[in-house]
Amino acid sequence: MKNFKRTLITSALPYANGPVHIGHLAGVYVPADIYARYLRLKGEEVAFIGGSDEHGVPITLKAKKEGIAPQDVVDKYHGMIKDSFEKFGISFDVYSRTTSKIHHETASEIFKTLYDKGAFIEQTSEQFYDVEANQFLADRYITGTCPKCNYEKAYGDQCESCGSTLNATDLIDPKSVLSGNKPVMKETKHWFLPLDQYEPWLREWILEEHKEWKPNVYGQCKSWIDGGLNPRAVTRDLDWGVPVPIEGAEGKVLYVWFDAPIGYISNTKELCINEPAKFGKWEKWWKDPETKMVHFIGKDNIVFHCIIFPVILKAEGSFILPENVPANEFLNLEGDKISTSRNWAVWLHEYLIDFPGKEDVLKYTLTANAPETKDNDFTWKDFQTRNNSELVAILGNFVNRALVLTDKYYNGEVPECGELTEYDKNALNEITNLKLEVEKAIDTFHFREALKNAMELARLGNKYLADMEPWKVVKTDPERVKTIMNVALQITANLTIVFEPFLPFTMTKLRGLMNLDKFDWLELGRTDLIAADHKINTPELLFEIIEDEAIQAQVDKLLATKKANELEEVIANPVKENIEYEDFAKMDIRVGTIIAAEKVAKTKKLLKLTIDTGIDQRTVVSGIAEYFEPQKIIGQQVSLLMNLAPKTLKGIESQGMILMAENADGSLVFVTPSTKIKEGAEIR
Ligand code: B3M
Ligand code: ZN
Repeated sequence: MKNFKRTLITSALPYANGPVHIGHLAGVYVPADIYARYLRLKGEEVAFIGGSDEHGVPITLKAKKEGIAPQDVVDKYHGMIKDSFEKFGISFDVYSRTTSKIHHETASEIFKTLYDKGAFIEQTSEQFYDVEANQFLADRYITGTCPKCNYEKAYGDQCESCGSTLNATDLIDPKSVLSGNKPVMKETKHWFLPLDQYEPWLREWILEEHKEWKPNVYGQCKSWIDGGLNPRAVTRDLDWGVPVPIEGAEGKVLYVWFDAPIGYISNTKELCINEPAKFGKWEKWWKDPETKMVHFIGKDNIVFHCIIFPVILKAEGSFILPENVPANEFLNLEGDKISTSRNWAVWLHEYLIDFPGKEDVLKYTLTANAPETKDNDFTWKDFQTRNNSELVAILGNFVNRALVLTDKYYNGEVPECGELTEYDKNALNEITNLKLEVEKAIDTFHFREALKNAMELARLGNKYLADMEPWKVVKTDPERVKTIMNVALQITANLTIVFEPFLPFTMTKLRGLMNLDKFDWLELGRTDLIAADHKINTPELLFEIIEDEAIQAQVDKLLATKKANELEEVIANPVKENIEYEDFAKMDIRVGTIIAAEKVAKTKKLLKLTIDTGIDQRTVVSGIAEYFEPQKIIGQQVSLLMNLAPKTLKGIESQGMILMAENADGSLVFVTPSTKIKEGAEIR
């Protein structure tokens, strides 16, 4: 592998159209932060770039929805996002925004350079237009059926269901988001990046030269390239964004995916202007082949970072290309896809209020369960277990025992290390082995693996104390206990290094308790980190147990969201499509009375009912057992769909279906005539 002088770490710029949630942290910002902290701790030159993506249709749509200007939307959410990241300790060197002056200038310049070089194709083509709204419909202004997976709510630029990147004109049955109307086609001029011309180069650069990229990333790139690349429009008919800087392009702006990645460059410029002594000139980060650029992103951004942006950089000609793009898969929440619009998320700003001081706990959980190779699920139960059984019971427990015993036996003064036994030596040697494992894992972007190995060191400490039993030995051989405690404290001091990239707040606290300064990564493995006679401070717990009530409160919050969403869906889908009377008349619905009822064995939901229909007594299997006790519904009158084709459920033939009304929470109510009526009466 090539040796680089410095590392430029970029992390996807979140759209400033809403707050950030655990999916953002897990997919992008936590791994990027671990990587940045680790490299800095090794003394390497690092710039960690972040910022908000403030252009594009996601912003204008949100503005419309909230009835405010796009600028107000981005001001609000940029502030919120930045604040959440700061509080979670995401250690950006710069966190800026794409509405900044320097960004508009930078994006304009790059577009202009490409334009002057003849890198674009200028083309007049027919695009979707909403006559009523008097507007072209780019990207998310249009929805329709995905041509690849048939998902009905795909956007004009991307299908969120299968992840395909689309052109608006690919959609089947397109609809305007503004008016709901079917759009018309209208001619407009745009500039296209001829991705197809770069295919041979991309093939070589990615498929040959970057075989080491994660399989999910490499695979997506390969299928893109193999699928054939098409020219892609890099301008839009929109009034929000970076204006297209050429004549004859009035009223047009750069496509958000053209300008957003350039935001990495703009934000680096801003950083270098603000801190020239530390970061030098921006060109050093973007134009020197000795700089290693790594993009941290989620899987839906792969094509933009591996194909489109590199083509822009390549066409410009003076920039470096990413060395790696360790994209993550998605994090789900309690089994369902995280969704901003459905409020199905754990919002960082809410977590900060609900779990103050536990930022590291969430980051730990998200790393331990990171969606590195496949989509993963966040559950509150797992969060609790990770905290209680790992952070408290392993790391916290070991550290606490080491500090408390030192306090108790030696009044907080680190005891002298006597002669080491083989066992002691083995334990101490293991630190270096684990160091190598952690390094190997982080260097190859396997952060879960790295964290697991860091945790091994805490496990080792626990085992060491449990095997050495200083609390017993102290009665028979107090000299030996000094050595044991010295070894335990050396392990503890090493923990402050190995966990620093993962649990920075906690390690700051631990160093405070141990009265230690921050060590370099290179010192990890040393067995004399803490000197005899060094005085430690009064011990305190690093982590606390998270009780069931706190977890239940979060689960309840999600349940409430689920119910609210269901109700909304009912309201949003008021009526089914029209039918003819003949369709309705086909149904034979009559009043019947339940004369017997029993649970169907081995099922939760089913009751076997016997119903007097006036004509016969028939068996109906009904999914109402969660809401009704069999003995309490005898004599209940019901509406029965008599001529539904019989169906066998759990071995019982059901002859018809009783009609039920459903509450928003899913509970059921019988549909019954308001006064008792003779069985067999028809309902029509
Ligand atoms: N804002 C999409 C997203 O938030 C987009 C990323 C830009 S990275 C240059 O997923
Ligand atoms: Zn699709």
